[in-house]
Amino acid sequence: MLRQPRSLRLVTLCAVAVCMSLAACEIPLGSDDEPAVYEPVMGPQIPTNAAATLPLPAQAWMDRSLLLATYDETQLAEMASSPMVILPLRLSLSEEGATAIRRLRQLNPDLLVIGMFSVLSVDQSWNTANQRERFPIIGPIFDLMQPHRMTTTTGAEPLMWDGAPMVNPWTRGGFKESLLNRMMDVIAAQALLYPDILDGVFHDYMSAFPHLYPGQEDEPNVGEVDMDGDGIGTRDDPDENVAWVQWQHQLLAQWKLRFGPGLIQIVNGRLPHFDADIAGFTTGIAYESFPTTVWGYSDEEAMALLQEHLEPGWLGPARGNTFSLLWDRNGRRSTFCRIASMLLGQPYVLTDLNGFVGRDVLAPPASTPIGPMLVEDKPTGGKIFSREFVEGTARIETSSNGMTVRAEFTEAQ
Ligand SMILES: [Ca+2]
Repeated sequence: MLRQPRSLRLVTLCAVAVCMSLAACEIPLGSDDEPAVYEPVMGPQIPTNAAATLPLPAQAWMDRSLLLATYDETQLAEMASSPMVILPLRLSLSEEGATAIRRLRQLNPDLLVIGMFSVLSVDQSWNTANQRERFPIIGPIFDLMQPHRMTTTTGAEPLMWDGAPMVNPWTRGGFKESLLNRMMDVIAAQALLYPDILDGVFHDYMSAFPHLYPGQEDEPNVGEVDMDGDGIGTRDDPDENVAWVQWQHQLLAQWKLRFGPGLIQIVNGRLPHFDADIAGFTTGIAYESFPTTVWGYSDEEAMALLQEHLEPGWLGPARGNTFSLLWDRNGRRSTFCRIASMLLGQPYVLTDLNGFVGRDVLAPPASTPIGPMLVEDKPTGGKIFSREFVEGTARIETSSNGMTVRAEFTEAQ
């Protein structure tokens, strides 16, 4: 199993100890110091005993549009036929979103609702009268974060992605804990108004270093991210990297503290792949563009990585389960993801569902596993991943180059 260097783990642990001792303090808005007495807003405590077993294959429904309130009864019924829906957090914690989610819950009482929210960035599209009016968390969070935008060694504004500048978490001797606390106060206070809505949060995304939005990387004179403004880029400025990771670690800790142990936290990005402390707070990893991902894995490597991450002691399960996402964002590997969901017991997302597109009609009917996934080496190279179900057998076969030659569910005779 991949483990982060012990030195970094100790730094993170020390940071958590410091954070916990500081958690009892607070400071005025706009300052990076903590005030003398800080009482965090606690969100609704999320049940720990809700449905934990996914029907397999399990399609998770990701809809990043803000159109939920416009869907008709047929569309809502299709969404509710999935065990999990992932929606923008700002929409989920709004009147229009909560009303539609309550209807989804009537249709499927076991539905898991996950709110997606961006990490260490401030999306400029939030700053409109329409967004502020429809989504109550957006105005306060935008106003909190906007003054803390990052700069680069050349004075440019680095982007997490298009239209969303990075937020600078660095402050002398640590990270901006009071800023994080105030952001979490906004979220938790709004969630208290809708205590029946959220089961979890999708953090998009987490990383060991700030990565420039790909469209910005090739711009002339963009420079390197520089949190403390000393002209030295983050990658050569170690305490900046520590602050970057500390923010993300504490973000996970704060969500869990405020919402309770039943909270599902899904993390997109590579940080929980190798950072044991981050992984311990992570209920599931989102593997974007599964199985190749942005790191160019073969199908076999992706299956091995997921197996490794699902071993006991790595991720921190909630409700007795993990919920890693096989996210076929490019829409080319739907069959592989569907069968891998059956093998690994984790949900899959087909394409980037930016708006209603309908459920996966090619999925086999819900099936009952008899045992775990088995892995067999083929004499000619490659592997066979298989899992028996009452209704048949799920199977992925790779060749010696690690790529799939067969992915199928065969019904029992
Ligand atoms: Ca620097």
